[in-house]
Amino acid sequence: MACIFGAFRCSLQGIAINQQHDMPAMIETPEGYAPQKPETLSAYLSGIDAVRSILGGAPEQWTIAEVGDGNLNLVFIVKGPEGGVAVKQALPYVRLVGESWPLPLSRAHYEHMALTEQARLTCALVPKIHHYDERQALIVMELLEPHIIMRRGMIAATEYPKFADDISTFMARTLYFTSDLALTADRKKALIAAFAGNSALCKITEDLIFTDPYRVAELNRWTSPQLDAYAARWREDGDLKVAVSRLKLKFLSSAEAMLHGDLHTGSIMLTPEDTRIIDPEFAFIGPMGFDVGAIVANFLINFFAQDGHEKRPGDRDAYRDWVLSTLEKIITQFREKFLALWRENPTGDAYPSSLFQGSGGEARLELERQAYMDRLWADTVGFAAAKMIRRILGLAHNIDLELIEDPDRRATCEARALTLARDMMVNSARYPTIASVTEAARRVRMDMASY
Ligand code: SR1
Ligand code: MG
Repeated sequence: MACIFGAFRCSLQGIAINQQHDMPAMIETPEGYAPQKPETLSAYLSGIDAVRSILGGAPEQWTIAEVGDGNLNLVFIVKGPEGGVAVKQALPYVRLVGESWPLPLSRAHYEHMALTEQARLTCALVPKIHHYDERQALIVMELLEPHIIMRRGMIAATEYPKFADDISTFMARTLYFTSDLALTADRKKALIAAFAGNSALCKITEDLIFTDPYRVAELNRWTSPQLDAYAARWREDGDLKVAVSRLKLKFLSSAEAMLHGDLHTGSIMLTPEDTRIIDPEFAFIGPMGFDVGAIVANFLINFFAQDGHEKRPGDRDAYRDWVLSTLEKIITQFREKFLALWRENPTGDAYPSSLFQGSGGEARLELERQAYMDRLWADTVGFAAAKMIRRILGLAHNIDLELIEDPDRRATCEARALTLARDMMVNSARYPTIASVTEAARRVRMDMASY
């Protein structure tokens, strides 16, 4: 794997530190770097043969629109007479907050590296890359049409029959083949080294998911005054703080596999027939349950949010069933696929095959495989809970909940999600299976009439 850190070395020098999140007060950008605008992008793209031939025609015939609605980057859609491309460019700061929160451009490097690795492992489940420019922190990729962001599809109660199969394949293959179960120790250590520099993006997760929702933090927000008492309780809850700190320690120290790092339903574009996982700029080598937990959290949030979107009570009953039954399929299929990969590809230095040959060896190893998956599931439950809580009490929220206009209705959906999440985090042994989680979600929804 190529490592091209040269352009970013300057960003490590001469930085001051911002007190609130220990973040650098400024990021130096490589010479020549410039954030694109629709007016500048066609000249830039016309210099790239591969892109010119996809778009067709002359640059004057291309239409360019900036469409980024994410928290961090610029995103452009470019269309020509023959085709289109999507262009993603990192800004030297967090777009959601502004220049007061600097963020290294090197995240484009890690995104490109992760996309390349994910493409190798899952083929058609990620967008194709047409061009990568390290200095401009810019990736030109396949325009996914008529795909939409999954979160928007789920808010509109759209069913995706292929999704459970696709996302379980994506998670099983990317996590298994980058773990010590598949890699030799030297290759695994090289992978850890290749992603070790993505620390600024990890730090966002460490602060926004594992720390801020449990303390007074300037950027926290919630539906107020409805959830004021919840936010106050979260800051006083010792059991919850211990539980989230154990999860944070695991996130900081468990280098199990290459994670997508931000695998929520806003990082998935799809149609009922085709699924693509996008945006792996938070990729690093971390605990597998963090990725699986992101999917669990976002499905549960959407389940609770449906009450805020239905026109008449009961309108979304069938969709709620689809959300929870699909979540059950995802987790069941993920476990089956991961285990099958392990049985068929025992190529890593962990659990060497030579130790398990001979009488009873395979049976003993199979027992251990099941125990491994149970531990991974226990991590998943905790990480899912942390990801639900951060979307309700922290900085970055989900439109599943944010688009519910009536704050009382929204707060009721959010309070139910918080109640389940707290129990999942503090009493995770009560949730040994995905069925125990979906059953509890249904129970909390029925039992809690209001916030
Ligand atoms: C300041 S960035 C906030 C969030 O946006 C990304 O999608 C990640 O989830 C991050 O935590
Ligand atoms: Mg993103």
